[in-house]
Amino acid sequence: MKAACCSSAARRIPTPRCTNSWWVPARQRSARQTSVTDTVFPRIDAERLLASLQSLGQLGALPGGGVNRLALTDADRLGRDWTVQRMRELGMEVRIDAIGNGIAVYPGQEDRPPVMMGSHIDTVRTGGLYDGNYGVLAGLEVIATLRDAGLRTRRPLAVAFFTNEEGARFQPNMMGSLVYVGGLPLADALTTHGIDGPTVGAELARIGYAGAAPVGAPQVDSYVELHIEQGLVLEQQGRQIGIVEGVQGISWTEFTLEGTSNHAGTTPMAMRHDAGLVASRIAVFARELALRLGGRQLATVGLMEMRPGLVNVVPNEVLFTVDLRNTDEAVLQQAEAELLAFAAQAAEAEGVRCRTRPLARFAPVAFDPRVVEEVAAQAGVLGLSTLRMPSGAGHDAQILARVCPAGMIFVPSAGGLSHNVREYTAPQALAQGAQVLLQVVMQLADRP
Ligand code: HGY
Ligand code: MN
Ligand code: MN
Repeated sequence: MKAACCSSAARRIPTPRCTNSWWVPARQRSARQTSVTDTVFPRIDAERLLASLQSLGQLGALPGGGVNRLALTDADRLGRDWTVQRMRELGMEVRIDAIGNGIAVYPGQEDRPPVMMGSHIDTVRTGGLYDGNYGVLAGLEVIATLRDAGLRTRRPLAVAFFTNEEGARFQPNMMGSLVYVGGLPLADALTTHGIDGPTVGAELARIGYAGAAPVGAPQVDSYVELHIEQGLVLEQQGRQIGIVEGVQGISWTEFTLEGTSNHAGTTPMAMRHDAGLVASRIAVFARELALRLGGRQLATVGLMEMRPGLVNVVPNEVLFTVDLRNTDEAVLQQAEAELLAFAAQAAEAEGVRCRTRPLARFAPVAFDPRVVEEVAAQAGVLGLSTLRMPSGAGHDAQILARVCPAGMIFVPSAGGLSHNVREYTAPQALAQGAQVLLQVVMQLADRP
């Protein structure tokens, strides 16, 4: 099928060169096989994309800017409702599955597994407008652009928002995509308690997103996720597009320390069983460990709660978390082992009991070279400067990579800020990323 209409800007874009044998260049295909990419790529509407980001960003908006749409809260429900309505306005068939993933399909010329775009619309408590939302809304912008141009690709296209990608309220993170690919049993996910008590299942039901569709459907041909970088690298190196080659490993552990609460003024230092002191020592060790291991090793203590939490009482209980990440699985395992050994020794020295609970564990993932090279090719077609890089953050793409060729596209984050209300990416960069996404998925969806 040929383009019904194309902007003059689109006509100026040459047919991409593609050297990979799996992704056959459009102009080498037979007449029967040729489709939209034989003509030109239509241009995404940057204004429409920005407006949609602003509209979704109003739901759960924080007073000073930014967004709080923790997974399965009322604000998340509002975001979901808005996104599902937008999907339906685009004529897409929307299915909500049993873990609350929303998947909308734009039919292709042939009834085959879709090429999927997507990300998440839940946020951390102090989130920005772009993390996750950009990938979902850029996917819908791709659909709107094709629809306006009267285009259908050979394979269907799908746009998904996955439940609880952030993992800030319920662990593990990437929960919806993990259930989708069979990496976590649905029953285990549904019975997971959040940091505020209720289970995933109860909250899904409460907000009306315990869907009827079975998880794992539709089967996906390939998956492409567009995301803000959430780091400083692209900005510092002055590059426009990140060609994401993989995602680093993630290890989350919850520690519970139990000591003895006692009077701050009468308990001699040598007689204390201070859970707060042990937690603090472990936190400092984690930082020093990351610095000592060097390379890409990271360590974060992002949550620490002391009880009873009073100025004049030695704390008897501390709950805290450690987030370790590395692109190198062997070094990540070494970091985990050293951390646990130090925690046990520090607790014993203070006469404090130490329990640990794994919250999330993902090995580093390398994306499929066929998708990675298509991202590189389309960024090249557009004349955009690029950098090959790993992702520091976790993404649904690393989970989808278990079942299909997957890859990601990054655009720069101003100041490298993310999980921060001041998260920002310039409109031009948002538009460039979305245009690369459109071209990549058209190429993938239109191959023989
Ligand atoms: O990387 C994270 O912590 C989140 O899943 N994006
Ligand atoms: Mn994200
Ligand atoms: Mn995030």
